[in-house]
Amino acid sequence: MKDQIEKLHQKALASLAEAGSLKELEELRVRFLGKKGELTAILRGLSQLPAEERPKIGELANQVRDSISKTISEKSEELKEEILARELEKEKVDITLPGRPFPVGSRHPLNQVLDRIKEIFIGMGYAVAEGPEIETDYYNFEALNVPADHPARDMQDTFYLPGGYLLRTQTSPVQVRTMEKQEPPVRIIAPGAVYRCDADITHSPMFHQVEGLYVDENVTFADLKGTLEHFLHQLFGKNRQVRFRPSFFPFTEPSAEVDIACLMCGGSGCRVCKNTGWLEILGSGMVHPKVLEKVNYDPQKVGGFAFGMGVERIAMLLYGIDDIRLFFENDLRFLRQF
Ligand code: 2NL
Repeated sequence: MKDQIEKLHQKALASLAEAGSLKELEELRVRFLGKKGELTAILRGLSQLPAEERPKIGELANQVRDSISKTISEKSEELKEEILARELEKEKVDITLPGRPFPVGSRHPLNQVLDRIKEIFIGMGYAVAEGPEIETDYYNFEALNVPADHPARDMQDTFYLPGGYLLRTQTSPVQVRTMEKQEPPVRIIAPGAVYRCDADITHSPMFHQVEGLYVDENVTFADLKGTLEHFLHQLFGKNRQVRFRPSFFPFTEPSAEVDIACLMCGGSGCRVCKNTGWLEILGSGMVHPKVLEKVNYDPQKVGGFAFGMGVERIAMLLYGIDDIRLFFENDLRFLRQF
């Protein structure tokens, strides 16, 4: 019996050494130490032994059970460690790798300039107004005192649509609509797309304008000058010279065009300013009494000034861009420069 137990011990240790998984290990435990296991089976024969041998064999059996048990727990720890190490290896992350690059977009240069213009006027208490791009002859021309025979009304200059509609040629209709709805004081800017039959390197059939309007009691030409000078100094820098020049628009009287000292040559004369030293930036004037009457304002009580500027033109001058079409081609090599 002693032999039997020792053989079992050796067999168990050999099998345990081979075990490759926790499941196998558990099967071996059941096989050798379980209630129906091999050691139990041998010990069942203990009663057949002479009484004096029983304690010795019993002691040996206990030692063998303890040894097998101990080997099983050691093996179990070993296997668990191996499993953990394999998991960790599989889930290893190299935290020193650089992050995945992703493309970061940016604002279109026209929107950057437009945002800046809006910001400056919002800072002076102006609200931003918007309106339809498809307009009627009334809002685009009639209400603005543009005479029936004015060249701007020509088919050659304006996109006419069926049903008496047209694509707005300025954002002034937005301001007319605002005045119809609202009593003075009115202090708004109207940014947006406008359309004219014209296409070359400085003209696009669709471009963007910002118009502004301030109507209240006691608004003077000095307010116009102060407001536009402040705006231009904010946009182009405090040291930029600004000059006002008499001009004509059907919707303002008197009218003035506003120039700044050339951004390229500083005033000495170059190709960009056509050797004048000046760049035209804005058109402006005191709102014509006929325009005020059209929206039922009393020109005896209220008056104001209005102005308009082209966003593409300003962006071209600010960034030194010589072809307006670059704004609309969405060539990333161009857009990434802003
Ligand atoms: C320019 C000139 C201008 C206006 C726009 C305007 C609007 C109303 C009444 C009176 Cl509702 N005037 N707008 C006035 C003067 C000039 O734009 O050169 N734009 C690019």
